[in-house]
Amino acid sequence: MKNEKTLIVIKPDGVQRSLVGEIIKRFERIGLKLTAVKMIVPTADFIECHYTVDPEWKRVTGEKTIESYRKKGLTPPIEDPFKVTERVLKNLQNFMTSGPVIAMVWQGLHAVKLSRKIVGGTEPFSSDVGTIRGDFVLDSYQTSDKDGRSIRNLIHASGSIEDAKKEIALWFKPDEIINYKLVSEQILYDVNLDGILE
Ligand code: IDP
Ligand code: MG
Repeated sequence: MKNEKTLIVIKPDGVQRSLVGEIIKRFERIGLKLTAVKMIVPTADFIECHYTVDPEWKRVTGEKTIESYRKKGLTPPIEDPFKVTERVLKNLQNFMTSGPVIAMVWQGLHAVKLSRKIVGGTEPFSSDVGTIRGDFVLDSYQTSDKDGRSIRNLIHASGSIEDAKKEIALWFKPDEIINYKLVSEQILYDVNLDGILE
């Protein structure tokens, strides 16, 4: 399980806000290991491939958006989750192709779920304090919807181990992912700690 991997992408707003170091620090300090990193400007087609590696993403994202309107006592502008996602995807393509992004593979125990925890909920306005989205950005669905754009939430993190595998294969060639040991892994994972005391 300590070999679990997740894909993290610092979105164009994270790069523009000079938060690359801050964001990397959050993953490093929890004990995850960086095994691949690159900067690219994605194309719109690539972004569609990325978000649709999970065949359920279109339905789930549409339903989540509709639900967030209802929670606020608002009527969703469209009732069909797939139509809602079509709009979300178009806006995401505009956003994600607007500038460079940093793609990374982080590895370690519970890498996928831990990363989602430190990234926080999709909407920065309602995501928890202490998370990357909660601490470093202020966007809300209300504002992004009013302006007809994607919510700016700094970062992408794979939603499941399955998605992570597919996303990593999309963003990285196998030889771009480095297998190596970190000395800190001994204190994180080893059962036998003999050898620390001299
Ligand atoms: P996640 O990034 O927290 O996993 P997803 O539901 O997978 O969230 O959506 C992918 C991305 O699409 C979000 O991070 C966000 O940038 C954008 N997005 C999703 N739903 C909405 C929406 O209702 N309005 C604006 N942007 C959205
Ligand atoms: Mg997602």
